[in-house]
Amino acid sequence: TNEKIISIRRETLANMCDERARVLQDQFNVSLNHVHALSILVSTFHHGKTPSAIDQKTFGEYTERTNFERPLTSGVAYALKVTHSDREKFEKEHGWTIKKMETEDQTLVQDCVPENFDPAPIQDEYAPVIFAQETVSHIISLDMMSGEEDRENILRARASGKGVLTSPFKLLKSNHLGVVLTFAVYDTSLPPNATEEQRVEATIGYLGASYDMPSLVEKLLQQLASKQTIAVDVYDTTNASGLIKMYGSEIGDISEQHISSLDFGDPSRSHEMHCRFKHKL
Ligand code: WA2
Repeated sequence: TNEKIISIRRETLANMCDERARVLQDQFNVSLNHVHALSILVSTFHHGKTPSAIDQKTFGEYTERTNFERPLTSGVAYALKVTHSDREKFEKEHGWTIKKMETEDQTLVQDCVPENFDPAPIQDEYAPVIFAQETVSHIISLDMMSGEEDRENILRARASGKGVLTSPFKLLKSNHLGVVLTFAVYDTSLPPNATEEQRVEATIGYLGASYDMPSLVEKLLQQLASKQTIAVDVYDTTNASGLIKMYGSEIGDISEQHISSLDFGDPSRSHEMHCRFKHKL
């Protein structure tokens, strides 16, 4: 009967959607764990050794060679916590000035040529990127605290000690929406069960990964069968009054849609996958 066909179709859609959501969530979780491990690597071999065993060349080569460990990420980078009183010394040591992420002209920001960025105005503290994977080398010397989403992430990461996610925003030098995952790096003085203040005090840097959603979800879905059959959208549903589409298209019949939940590991953000058939019955 027609009813039977409709019910089987609905079940097929639900199964396909749940499978895709599970694959995406698992891949995200795998990369989150490796970004976490990378933050410990920086703590051990950059801050834990004198002289440091990591420079930009080493970081660039290591992150490129271990890229397979971080599916869905478009690049990783490391920013240092620099207070204003340490700024002059820091800039002299590195031979460049800390730069502001935003300029008057947004097209210059999108080109992301370092010369287009102005020196960071005076702040209590900065988070200049000192190491970056080749794919995001354009953010070296930029103060990550001068970008709204990156700044929020840095503050939340260091207070919580957990990996935290931004809401979707347009990444530098990319025309796509993405999210950034951040882990704080602490000095060894941090006691177990530390308070928020102790965490902030013991913070020495921030290890971050950027996720270019459209290109990376696309790559993932291509590996699964029946891409021709169903259309998939991924939403940030943190703010119930305004879902943000992180990935998707306009095609398909939304009257019969299945929603699968997604857990990206940051309890203060929620995500969903919405699936539908591309063609009507
Ligand atoms: N990484 C890559 N592209 C970006 C971006 C970012 N942030 N922000 C805007 N476009 C070094 O959390 C610390 C990476 C931020 C980490």
